[in-house]
Amino acid sequence: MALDNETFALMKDAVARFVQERLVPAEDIVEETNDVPEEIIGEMRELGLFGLSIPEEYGGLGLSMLQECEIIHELCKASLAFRSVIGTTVGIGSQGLVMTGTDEQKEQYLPRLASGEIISSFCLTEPEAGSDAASLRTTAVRDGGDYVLNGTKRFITNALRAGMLTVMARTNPDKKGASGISAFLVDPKTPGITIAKADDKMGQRGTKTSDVIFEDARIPASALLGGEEGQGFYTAMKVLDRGRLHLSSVSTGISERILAEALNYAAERKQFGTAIGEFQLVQALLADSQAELFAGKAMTLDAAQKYDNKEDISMLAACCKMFTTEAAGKIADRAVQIHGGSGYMSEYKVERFYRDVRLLRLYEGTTQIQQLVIARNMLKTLTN
Ligand code: COS
Repeated sequence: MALDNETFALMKDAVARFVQERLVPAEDIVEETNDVPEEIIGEMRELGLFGLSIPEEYGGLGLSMLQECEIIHELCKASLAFRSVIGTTVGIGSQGLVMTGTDEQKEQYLPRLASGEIISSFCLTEPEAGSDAASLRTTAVRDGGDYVLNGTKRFITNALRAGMLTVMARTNPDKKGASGISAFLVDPKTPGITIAKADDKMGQRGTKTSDVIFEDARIPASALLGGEEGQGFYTAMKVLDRGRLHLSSVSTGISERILAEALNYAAERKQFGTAIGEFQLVQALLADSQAELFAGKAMTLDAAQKYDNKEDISMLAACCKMFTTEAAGKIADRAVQIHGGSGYMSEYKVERFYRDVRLLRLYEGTTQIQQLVIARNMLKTLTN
């Protein structure tokens, strides 16, 4: 399901206005306080932003992937901390439940996630299992009507804000790889779960990541996602395929904002008696960024459309994630260059955005993991 075109256009306009009137003016407060003001989170709830990807029958907006990408692109024309508040609920934190949850599990969580009453987090990464996600060590041992969880999850976005964790843990220690992993829907208030203090990061102030530690945390067997053991890794991979399209739109949105900052500066800043935008070497920096932005937007929307048409987009999502996040890095770098010495000063926002976008090439699969996924899929076509 998707919103009809007219309602969707209104929604997109409302988000664009919200970004300009509320989010951009609040960027400095987020930077100073390292948090997103509660008032703004309340307004995000009212706009329905937490429910973008949750089906209408559970109180969400039920956007298509194409529509979600367009909204996320708009939203990411402001500091990435704002998108991060809704990001895990819209994306990786909830989509395992949407894709494979039982009716009871959906009833239990989706309406509260859609309204923003609770936020969800996705707990896959561990201290010893990053890119090699299938080697994760957190265990979930069946004990009567419960599972008992032990292990540590790392860099978990929004764990400190979460009311529901999607946790990947090993239920079958005899199976070392993917097939021994199951997914669980976990209440973070469960005794035996500790959410550590927020990590200090290079950028993206206002976003919250932390360790989540499980020490004999007892959860009911009904928390097993989809009611089936051994499906957790496959679900996580499907969630990440989709998440990589979402992140591509994060990258194009912030790239568009950064390029606008660079363009405005190039038009205003005068050297040698003229605006620096008149110089061909500065024009080359602007033009390369514009072309990469255009390509990134086009490929992301094309892949999102294919996702909506139920085509296999694993390889395309990896292409989009790799291209758009690498482009965001280059666009931010050129923006700093166009700003000259001022680009290194925190008074100008390109310095902040330059640090913020560095993360895009790392999370939800590094560029090198995207390359691996792309090449493996290419090779698979030869053997099929
Ligand atoms: N959709 C569904 N199933 C998938 C899949 C996908 N996109 N990708 C892989 N699988 C399946 C495979 O078919 C395979 O199935 P079998 O067990 O039946 O053979 C299984 O999962 C394991 O796949 P594979 O052998 O390719 O796993 P690897 O351990 O070699 O690595 C990568 C897979 C590297 C692609 C995976 O670990 C990965 O994406 N790593 C990055 C993790 C990441 O993004 N972390 C960020 C944390 S979240 S912010």
